[in-house]
Formats: sequence, C-alpha cells, structure tokens
Amino acid sequence: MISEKMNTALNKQVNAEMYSAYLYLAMQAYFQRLNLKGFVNWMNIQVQEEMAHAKGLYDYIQERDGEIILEAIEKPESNWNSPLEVFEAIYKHEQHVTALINQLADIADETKDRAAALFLQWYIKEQVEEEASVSGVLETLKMIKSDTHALLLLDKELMARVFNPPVIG
Ligand code: OFO
Repeated sequence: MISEKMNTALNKQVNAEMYSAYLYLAMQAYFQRLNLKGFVNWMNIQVQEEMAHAKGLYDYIQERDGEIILEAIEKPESNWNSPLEVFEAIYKHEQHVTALINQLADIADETKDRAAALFLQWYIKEQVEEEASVSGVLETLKMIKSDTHALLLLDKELMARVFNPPVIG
C-alpha cells in the first residue's frame, strides 16, 4: 500500500511522462516535415522510452495497490525554427523532468517510503542518461550552425540509435 500523497504524485508523473511522449511525437512530426530521417528515428525511440517510463510508474502504482487516475495530457508545441531549437527545448524539458523526479524522491523520503525511494532510483539514474544524451546532440548542433553537410552527417549518425526496452525498477 502507498500513501495518498505518493499515489497522487506518481499519478502526476505518469501524466508528465505521457506528455513527454506527446511532445517528442510532435517533434518527430517536425523532423518528418524536414525529411531528416535520422532525427525522426531518434525522436521515435525517445517517444517509446517515455511511454515505457509512464508504464513503469503505472505498474508500480498497481503493484503497491494504489489507484490509477489518468488526467488529460496537455497539448504540446508543434513548431520550431530549427533542429537546434528543438534540442534546446528537449534539454530544458528533460531538466524539468529531472526536477519532478527529484520532488518524487523528496516525497518518498518525507513519508519514509523505502520501497518508493528504491524504485525511484532507476528514474534518477535514467534522467542522468537522458540529459547526457540530449546534451551530446545539442552540443553538436551548436557546432554545426548552418552547415547543411554536417547536419546530414549528424542525421546519418542518429539513424543508428535503436530502442532497447528498459527494465524498470
Ligand atoms: Fe521520462 O525521461 Fe524524458 O521526460
């Protein structure tokens, strides 16, 4: 059984992860319009990862006999001015998600919920990876500026990303 406070906070995080998937799906559509197939692939994997993050929280709530309450998912942005602008937005968004995960960990500490604290460790580590992978692409895009040839090389590189379903918890 989990406390009501933790249950509510975890439900909110399910929504935040679903929003991340939705936002990244909008970004995938943006890259599809630009015909940058590697970026499309990268975003597609990001969408799947976010869905897995949401499902991991959902499964945990169920496992602890909590109540699932699904709220409406906010409408994401749908247009950006450049790949650089997209990755700046992703980086900012991931930092926001990291703050949300840290808040969840704070609630676990406050309520002395050891199981939740342990479960959330996975998300804390995942956010370190998420921020690092986004920052890697962002830094390359900053160097590329308006060099189309270099952008196409990066696009090719991003094509190599594959989805490995995460084992959460
Ligand atoms: Fe779920 O890590 Fe991104 O948002």
